[in-house]
Amino acid sequence: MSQYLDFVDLSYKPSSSDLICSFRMQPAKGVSVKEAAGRVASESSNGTWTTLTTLKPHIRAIRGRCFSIKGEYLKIAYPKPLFEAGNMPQLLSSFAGNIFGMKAVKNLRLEDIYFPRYMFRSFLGPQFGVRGVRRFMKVRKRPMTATVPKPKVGMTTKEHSDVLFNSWLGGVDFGKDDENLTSQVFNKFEPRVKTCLKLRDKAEKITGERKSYFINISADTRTMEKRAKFVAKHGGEYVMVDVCTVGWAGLQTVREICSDYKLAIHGHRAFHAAFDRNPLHGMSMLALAKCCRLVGVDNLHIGTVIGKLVGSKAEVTHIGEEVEKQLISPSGHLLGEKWGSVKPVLATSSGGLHVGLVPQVMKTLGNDICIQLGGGIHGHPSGSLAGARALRQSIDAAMQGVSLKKYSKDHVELATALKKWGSTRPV
Ligand code: CAP
Ligand code: MG
Repeated sequence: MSQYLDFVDLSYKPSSSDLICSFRMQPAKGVSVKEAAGRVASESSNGTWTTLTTLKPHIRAIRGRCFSIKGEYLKIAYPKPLFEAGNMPQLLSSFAGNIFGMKAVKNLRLEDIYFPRYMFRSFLGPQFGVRGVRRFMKVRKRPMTATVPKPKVGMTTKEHSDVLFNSWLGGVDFGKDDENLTSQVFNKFEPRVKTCLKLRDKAEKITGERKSYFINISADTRTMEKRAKFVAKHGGEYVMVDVCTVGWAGLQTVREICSDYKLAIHGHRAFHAAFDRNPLHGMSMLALAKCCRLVGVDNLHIGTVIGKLVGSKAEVTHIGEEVEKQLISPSGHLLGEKWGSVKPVLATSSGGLHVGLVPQVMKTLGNDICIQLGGGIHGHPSGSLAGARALRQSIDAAMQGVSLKKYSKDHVELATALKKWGSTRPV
């Protein structure tokens, strides 16, 4: 009998302290599903390609066990001793490590992760969560709004801050650096922070509304610590990190730093589609989003369904539920979660959006979201301030249940935007 089958036990009932992963798996030619399932459970826990003379009962006792095989979907339970609590890199290296490269599988995708309760004590989770962000932004019910000054990189600090200032004056709540804007020669980090936060204060005085700014601190961890400190020193409330490119160690370090400086974290997910786009192989955005909530981002990009980037309605809405609700019931290969006291994350919908699409995004994702428009504001024929006004008008219309067409009759900025974009979906 292949030693891999020791990692398959279809009668096993996971204990409450087991971490569980759900995989979609297609075995390689000539490898049975059971054998391949055993190899996944083995390689992601404490087995290897051959029997071992060093194996002892207490080591075998903590092996991963595939306890469910339904069609292409496996569920594997991992006992607590396999993991170092509080160490996301180690967790991912276990159940999202070597297994994707095994010759025994043709395709393998990590679809979902169920974190046992004890894990919540070893990670910080979101510091503010949706309620905390709404509280400090003084926005009670409507979706919050953000904009990325576009062109995404190349503008000088003055050009960037002017675009942001006009967007704040027009009604946008948050400014946001683009994923690839950090501290380039034309727009260095420190001057951008100082200039933009001064203009933010001015925009707050003029509009009477709270404004904030997701400043991208993505870099090596030491630089991120310095940059977070600098943002806090100049009165910022948020930092932004590209969670996939700074990595799990980077995100955990930023989360710890943000506790010291009471800074919220906006999680951008650039690079995610390198491994979550293929429905047969890689790691789902759902699994990524749950890891981000556990580590503790306050906001996270989850997609739009109708914008310029991929993400089906079922996938995006489910991710929205998983990051915003406390109790998610299992269904089929999805494992659900009992988040307990882990705060909800503000789902950010962004990517090819314009005002003609906003009511549909709200219908799909609800109002407890942040709607981000970059080109959808700075492509407005009358400029960024008008573009921002049009965004707020489209949200007001949706909140009042009035069609955009009707509402635009006495809201010129909305009318102008609809004339340019209508309700077309970008490709
Ligand atoms: C949107 C954006 C965001 C994407 C990220 C961009 O700009 O700034 O990075 O939304 O995608 O660079 O494309 P636009 P996602 O509003 O001009 O499209 O939110 O899916 O992670
Ligand atoms: Mg961007």
